[in-house]
Amino acid sequence: MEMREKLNQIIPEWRERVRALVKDSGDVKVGEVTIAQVYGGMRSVKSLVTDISFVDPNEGIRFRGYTIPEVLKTLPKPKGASIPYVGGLYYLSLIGELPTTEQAEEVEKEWKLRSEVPDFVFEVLRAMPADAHPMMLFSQAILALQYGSIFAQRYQEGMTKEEYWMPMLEDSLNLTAKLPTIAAYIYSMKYKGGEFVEPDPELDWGANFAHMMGISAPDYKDLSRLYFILHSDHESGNASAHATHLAASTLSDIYYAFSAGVNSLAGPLHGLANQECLRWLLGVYEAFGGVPTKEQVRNYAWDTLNSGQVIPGYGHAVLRKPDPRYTAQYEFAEEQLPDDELFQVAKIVNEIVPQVLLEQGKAKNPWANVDAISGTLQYYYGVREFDFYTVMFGVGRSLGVTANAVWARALGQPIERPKSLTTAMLEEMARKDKS
Ligand code: CMX
Repeated sequence: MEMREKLNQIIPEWRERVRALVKDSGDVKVGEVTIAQVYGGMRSVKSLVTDISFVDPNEGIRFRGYTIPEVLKTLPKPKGASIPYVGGLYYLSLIGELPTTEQAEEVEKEWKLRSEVPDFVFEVLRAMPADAHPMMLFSQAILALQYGSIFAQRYQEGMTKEEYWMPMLEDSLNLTAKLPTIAAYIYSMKYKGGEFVEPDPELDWGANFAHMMGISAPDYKDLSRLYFILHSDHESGNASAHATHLAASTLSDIYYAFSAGVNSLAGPLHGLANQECLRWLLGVYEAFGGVPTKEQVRNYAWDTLNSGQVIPGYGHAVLRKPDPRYTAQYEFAEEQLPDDELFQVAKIVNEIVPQVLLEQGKAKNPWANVDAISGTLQYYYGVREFDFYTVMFGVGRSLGVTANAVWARALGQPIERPKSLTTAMLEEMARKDKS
């Protein structure tokens, strides 16, 4: 596999680059930590490193230095498609270079070869209660796949640290290859009476998911690729990426680690916000019997805030401008479903909610995030069971966190172990600072 050979070439250079940086400049300060940050969820504390993506507060995400419009324009696309191969994004994430069409297609081929899901995984899913949340099912399935971990096996056999990244890459390819099938199976089992559409070997990873979801609209294949690319990575401090990294830092394999990441994605302040956002938009639509006026949206938003709840899909811990992942989906909607009523609601909400949040004066960022519109698009194409949406987020997120996990192994990143203090210690520091 060319990707493995490329990694084999570049990893020694990166190891040397990092070794020299830490040896020569290890005592250079990258920031300081305040008491407010210690109590405030470590917001903005610079304590992680990744070269796969970076989020600028005003510009948003760049994948390996490329903005979302650049990624969508430049990555190779399947014939007749308007959105690139997801395999190309995975190549870019892992290797750091834009792939040729052949290189993107090689990743797609690798995924196909590894896509068969063992029966016991489906049995685990079928054994769960019918009303189990799809994120619990998704996490269970990922955990069950741990049974086949090559990293865990090779570790038991005794490999050198230099080799760690290789079985991590194998496991990562095996895991990511299977996730579209697992997600579509959960969907069919929960909502379609178990009528599972078999994968089509002719289709690429993203399009095959669309096919297995049983949705025939050709645009849904493009939307699936777009959705997975946009949700793949958002640097390393977000909860799902960080949870995956923390778990993997103990030399847990990628199945244990990504299951931890998925569990944190299931929280309403993170990935689950996409289902909450669609619920909120439908609430607006139903409350006013159709597309509401701006004034009605304003009142509805204030009612939500006054009842002590957040408005899902708005705000962000790092971003201070509208999320380019939102913009890319908005542009897709403008093109494919300009007259859809729910899209009209989402547009008015996007005009009014930032104003309301600014008036309230609490949120540091009043603008739309990735979750503000993703559900509207899914709803349009017929995926109306919105508690499924975070599973799709998880399928996309697997790409970024597994690529990061391979690199964390390659660079020998150690077990994470930040230091905690007591409140009395912090009070003492505050007292000394004031005196
Ligand atoms: N609606 C209402 N209040 C909001 C808000 C929103 N959309 N966004 C922020 N606030 C509030 C916070 O709850 C906080 O209030 P308190 O001081 O009472 O605790 C205050 O504004 C300051 O928060 P912040 O520093 O601007 O934001 P945080 O970094 O603490 O949190 C986030 C970021 C995303 C959790 C928050 O904006 C939020 O809850 N948004 C709604 C949920 C959502 O869309 N999450 C998805 C984010 C993207 C993702 O991870 O998928």
